[in-house]
Amino acid sequence: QKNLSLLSPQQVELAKVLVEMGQTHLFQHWSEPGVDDDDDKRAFFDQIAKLNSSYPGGLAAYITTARELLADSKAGKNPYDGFTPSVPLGEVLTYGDDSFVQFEEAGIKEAQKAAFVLVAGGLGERLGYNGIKVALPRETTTGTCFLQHYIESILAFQEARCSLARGDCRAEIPLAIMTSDDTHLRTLELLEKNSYFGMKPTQVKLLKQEKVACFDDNEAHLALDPRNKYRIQTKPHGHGDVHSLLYSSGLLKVWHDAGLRWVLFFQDTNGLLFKAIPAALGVSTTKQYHVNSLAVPRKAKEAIGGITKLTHSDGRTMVINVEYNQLDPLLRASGYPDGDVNSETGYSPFPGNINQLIFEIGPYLEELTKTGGAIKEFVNPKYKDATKTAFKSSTRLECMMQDYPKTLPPSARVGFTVMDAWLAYAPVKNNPEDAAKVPKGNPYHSATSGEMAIYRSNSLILRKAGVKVDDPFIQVFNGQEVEVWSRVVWKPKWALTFSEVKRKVSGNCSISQKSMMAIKGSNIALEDLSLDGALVIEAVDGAEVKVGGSMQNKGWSIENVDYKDTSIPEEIRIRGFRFNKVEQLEKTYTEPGKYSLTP
Ligand code: UGB
Repeated sequence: QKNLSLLSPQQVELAKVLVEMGQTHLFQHWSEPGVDDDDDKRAFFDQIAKLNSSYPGGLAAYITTARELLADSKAGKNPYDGFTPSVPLGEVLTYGDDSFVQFEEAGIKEAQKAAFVLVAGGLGERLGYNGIKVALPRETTTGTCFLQHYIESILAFQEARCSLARGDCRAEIPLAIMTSDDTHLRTLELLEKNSYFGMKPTQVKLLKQEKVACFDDNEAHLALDPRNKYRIQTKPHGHGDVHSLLYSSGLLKVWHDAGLRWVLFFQDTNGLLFKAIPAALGVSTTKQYHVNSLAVPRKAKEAIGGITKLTHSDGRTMVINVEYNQLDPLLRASGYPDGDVNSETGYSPFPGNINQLIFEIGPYLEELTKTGGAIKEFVNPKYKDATKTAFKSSTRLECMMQDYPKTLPPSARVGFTVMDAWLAYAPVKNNPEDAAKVPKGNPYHSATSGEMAIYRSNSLILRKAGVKVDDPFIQVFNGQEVEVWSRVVWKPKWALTFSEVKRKVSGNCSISQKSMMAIKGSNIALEDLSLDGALVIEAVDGAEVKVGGSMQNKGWSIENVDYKDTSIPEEIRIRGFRFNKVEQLEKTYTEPGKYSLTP
C-alpha cells in the first residue's frame, strides 16, 4: 500500500490487476518507500506496463489463458482431443507444366497488390550461428546474404509488375520485418550499412516483438528473475506474434486502405522460397483462398509440421499444420499404430508445412479486428517429475504464426499448395553436428544442404528450359552427403518465373559439372552457350547482353573445410566447403547498349 505513492495512476491500476490476478508474491520483498530501491520499483512497473501493452488483452488475459493451458497440460489433455486426422486434398503443382505457368502469370499480375512479411525474430538456436540468420550468405558463389536476396526478389516483383502496368506503376511493394531484442539492432544495422539493398528505407518497416512473462508453477505465478527481484523473467513467445504486431502497429490497416490484397509471410533462411511464390500467389488468387499455406512432400519425422485435415466428432473440420513433435502422437492415438511413417511413395502422406503463408488482407484484417491478433497458444513446461507439480525451469506461453486458421469460421477458404522441395524449400536450421546425424534420406536443413539446394534448383530449372546440365557429383561436407550440381546463380531480376528463364535461354546451351556461372543483370540472354569453367557477367539495367559460344577455363575448385576449424570464418566453415577461384571469365557492362559476349 505504502509503495503506491511512488507510482503513476496507470501503474497503480496495473498493480491492482496483478493483485487481483493472484500475483501478490511479486511485492512481498518490497521495502518501505524511500529505503533504497524506489528506482527498481519504478523499473519493475515499466516492465509490467510493457508486458501488459504488448499482449492482446493485457497481462490479465495472458495469466488467465496460462492457468487454463497449464491445467490442461498437467491433466495430460491432448490438444487434439476429439479430432481425427486424415490426409487433406490441396493444389499439387508440377514445375514448368501448363497449369504451373498459368499460376505464375496470375501471381506476377497479382504482385502489385502484395505486401511481404519476414519473420526474423528467432535466434536460430538449432543452428548455433553467432550472427543473425538473415545476414548469412544464401550461397557463397556471390556471397549474397538472405536479406539481400529477399529484398532483390521483392524488387524484381515490383519491376515485373511495373512492366505489366506499362508505365502506370503505383507505389512500392512494402516489406515488414518482425525482429526481436535478439535480432533488431543487427537487422537494422545490416539494412543501413547496405542502403537497404536497393529498397527505399520507407518501404521497409521493422516490427519488434517483445518477450512474454514466465511462470514458476501451475497456478501461473509470474517468475521473478533470481538475479534481480524487481524483474520478471521473460522468454520469446514465438513467431505467432506477427499477427498482433501487424494489427497493433496499424500497418495491416494501412496496407488494406492502400488497396493491397495479399500479405505473404516467410521465414529467415529459405533460399529457394521466391521461386515458389509467383505460382503460389497465382493459386491464392485463382482459388480465392483466404489462407494458402505452401507445402512440400515431407519425409516422416522431418522437423517440419504436417498439413493435416482434422475432423472433430461434432462434425467440425479444419485443415491445419500439426507441429512435427505432435504429429506422431496424434497419429498413434488415432488408429495409425506406426505413427509418423513414410508411405509407399517414400514420403509421409501429410504434406510438410514450410511456413510460407499467403493471406487475403480483407478477411485477415476483419478477423484481427475481432481478436486483436491473438491466436491459439500452447505451453510446454518441463516438469521436475511425474507428479507434474513443479517445473525444472520457468515456462511461458508460445504461439506459432501458422495456427492463425485455428480460430477461423468454417466458411473461411483455407487451402494449401504443394510444390517440389527442390524448388521451394531449403532452410538453414541445423548445425553441422546435428545435420550429420539426420537419418539417411531425410533433408539436412543445414548451411551445406541449403547452399547446394540453390545450385540443384537452378540447374534443374535450366534443364527444364532446355539447357544440357551435367549430372551432379556426390560429395561429403561436414559429414553430410550432398549432390554437387554446377554452381549456377542468378539475380532475381534475371528471372522470377519459368517463362522468363525460357525467354532468356535459346539454341543449344550446355553447362559442365565443374562450371560456375553468376548472372547479375536483367537483360542477359544465353544463346548456344557451352560453358566449362567459371563465368561471371554483370550488366546494368539497359545493357542487353547476348552470351554464347564455347567458353572454357580452369574455373573454381571446391575445397573441403572442417566446421571445427576456427581459423575459417563461421559462415564458411558451417558449410564444410569453400571455393578457390582458379580461373574465370568476368565481364561487367556499366553502360546501356547492346553487347555480345563470345570467347
Ligand atoms: N521466429 C520469430 O520471428 N520469432 C520467434 O519468437 C521465433 C521464431 P524456427 P520452427 O518451415 O522449417 C517452423 O525456429 O518454429 C522466426 C514451423 O513451426 O526456424 O522450429 C524465425 O526467425 C514448422 O511447422 O522454426 O518451425 C524463423 O524465421 C515448420 O514449418 C521462423 O520464425 C518449420 O518452421 C521459424 O522459426 C519450417
